Amino acid sequence: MQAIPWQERPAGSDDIVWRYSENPIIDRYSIPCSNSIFNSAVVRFGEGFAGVFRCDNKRVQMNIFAGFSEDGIHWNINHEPIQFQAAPGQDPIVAEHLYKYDPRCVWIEDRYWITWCNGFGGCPTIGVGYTFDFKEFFQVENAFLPFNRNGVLFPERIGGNYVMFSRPSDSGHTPFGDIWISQSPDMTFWGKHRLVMKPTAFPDSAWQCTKIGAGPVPLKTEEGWLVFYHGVITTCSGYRYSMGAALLDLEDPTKVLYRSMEYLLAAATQYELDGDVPAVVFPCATLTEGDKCTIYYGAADTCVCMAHCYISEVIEWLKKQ
Ligand code: BMA
Repeated sequence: MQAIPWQERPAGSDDIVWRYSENPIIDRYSIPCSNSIFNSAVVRFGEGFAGVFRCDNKRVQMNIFAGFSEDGIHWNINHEPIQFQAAPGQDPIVAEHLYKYDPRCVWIEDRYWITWCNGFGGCPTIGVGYTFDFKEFFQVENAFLPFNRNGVLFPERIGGNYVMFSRPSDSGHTPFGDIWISQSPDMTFWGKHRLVMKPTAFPDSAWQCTKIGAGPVPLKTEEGWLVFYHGVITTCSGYRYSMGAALLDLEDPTKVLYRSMEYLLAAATQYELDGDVPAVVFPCATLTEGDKCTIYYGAADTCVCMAHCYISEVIEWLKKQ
């Protein structure tokens, strides 16, 4: 199995999450049409890695593109966006869309599932599709009614059902937002909607007091589901996006066992502070190898970056929050 991209914690640092020194790994102009490439998903695939990338074009239209990498660092992203076709048995309208952004990707049972924010009927909701090979892509029904964003699937069924986080929202930049969880027996009909976490009450943990949303696919550990998520504070110059973590009960992930009060990563470097939307770190994917975890995040809505951590250290840190 290909090793994940990895760098040890810099000497002298005691950060629980540290940045890859060669960030950003994907520049905004990496394909001919792109204005920016960020908030993207990567998975193990074949002998290496594949990904689904959010590339906004020079009209600043949002769409998602497939890409491939041998080492997880250097990526070949297709120059044309993914064309989904309605999956066999689906109503052809499921493949209609106005825009697509912020993809997540996960292997469940026999295929890679992709979720993203899907412009459907002019409104954002959670698009769902799958692929076996990152060449052909099939779309199924949107998971929820608009308005919704940050749909993130768990990597396995729980109690027989598929499970997905989402964040009910509005048609704009949404000055509120909780993480909810829903279940489906068939990836079409979603229900049993339950609240998982709300923003914190100001000033307990101010970086996450405006809204929160799910990030990468949850990681199964012996102690619970480890989830990285984004939290937002409204400052006098706009939203600031940071990353935190929580540990959720394995059988009932609506139960929050531990939650970060400090952030794990906040916009601080030039590539996180300067970009199309300043001060954004937006985690969307992880690769793991034993205890090592590499997090892929979008920086300033402009480029793709990596950070690293040890899963066991994040869990120990969470227990002290
Ligand atoms: C959200 C989405 C994200 C983006 C974030 C910060 O509404 O558009 O893709 O990273 O805003 O601009």
